[in-house]
Amino acid sequence: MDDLKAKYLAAIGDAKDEATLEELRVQAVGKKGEISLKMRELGRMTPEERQVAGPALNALKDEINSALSAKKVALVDAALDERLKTEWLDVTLPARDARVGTIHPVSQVWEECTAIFADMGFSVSEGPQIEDDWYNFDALNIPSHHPARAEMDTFYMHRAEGDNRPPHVLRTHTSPVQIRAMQAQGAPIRTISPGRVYRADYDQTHTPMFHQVEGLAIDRDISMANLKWVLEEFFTAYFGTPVKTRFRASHFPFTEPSAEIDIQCSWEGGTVKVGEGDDWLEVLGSGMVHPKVLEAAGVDPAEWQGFAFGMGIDRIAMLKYGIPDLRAFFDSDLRWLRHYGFSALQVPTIRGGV
Ligand code: 2U9
Repeated sequence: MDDLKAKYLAAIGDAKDEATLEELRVQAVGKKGEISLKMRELGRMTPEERQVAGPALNALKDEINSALSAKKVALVDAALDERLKTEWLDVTLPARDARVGTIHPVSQVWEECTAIFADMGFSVSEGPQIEDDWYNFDALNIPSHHPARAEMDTFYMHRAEGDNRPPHVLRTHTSPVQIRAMQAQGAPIRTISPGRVYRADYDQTHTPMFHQVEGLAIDRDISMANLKWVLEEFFTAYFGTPVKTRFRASHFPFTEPSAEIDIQCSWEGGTVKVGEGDDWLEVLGSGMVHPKVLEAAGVDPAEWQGFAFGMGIDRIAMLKYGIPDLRAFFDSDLRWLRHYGFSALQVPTIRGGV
């Protein structure tokens, strides 16, 4: 028994893994293990011999079982220690860089325009991008066969076979939003309508979808003088420097009189700088709202009058932030967006004191 004990305790002590331990358990105390066989021999012993051998064998079995359990715990602990040595984690390392998106220049400028006009008391109106042709054209004094309809390169929606009503259109300007605003609110009104517009035109300076902000101010005695002040105030806040404007007589069906508006700029080394120099840059169309347009929107032109203007958001974004190519605005190129985009936490860069 002493030999058995010495043999198994030594083997258990030397075991390198749990499989070896299991083999030793079967060999020693398994059903046909050496100690179990010895226990069977007890039956053939005299009672005196059994009284000595029985407890001794039981004690040996217990001792080997305890040694097996202790060794098993030791092996599991050692395996864990080994894993911990290789699988450690440095919790003091900085977190992996999660790339944050940027605000598109169009959204940034849209916000800047909204903030500046809001400071001057203009509300913001929005409306559908798919428009009734009455709102997009007729209400704006552009009747069915008016050449302006063709000039606007309109996208027409499909009508079902046999449905002869005029098709809906993708709005070619945000003016219909202002017709709807006047219908809903009447006069007096001061509102701007920033939004997407669509024209079937694609080249270096035109994309089939672009963004406009239009403005409307209707009251009893609004004049072109008010328009000039509002626009100079706007450009000064927007470009962060005093900007002179130049009004050139023009023609639009929805305004009378009408003017195209240039802002003062300089050209040096191929770059344009707004608010200095002797050159002029056309950025805006405007005029006094045509009496027929007021009438169509349910506002009495004998009592009310006012100005309207329209400009391209994408275009003034290019001017302020030195973005050379309009088409890149809508390419969704991440490198472009990271370069020209704005931090979501950045406050719009507009000059205060309006
Ligand atoms: C109402 C009545 C009149 C808005 C106007 C323009 C002139 C104009 C262009 C500028 C650059 C469009 O983005 S652009 O291509 N806009 O020239 N827009 S007057 O006139 C209105 C608007 C609403 C009810």
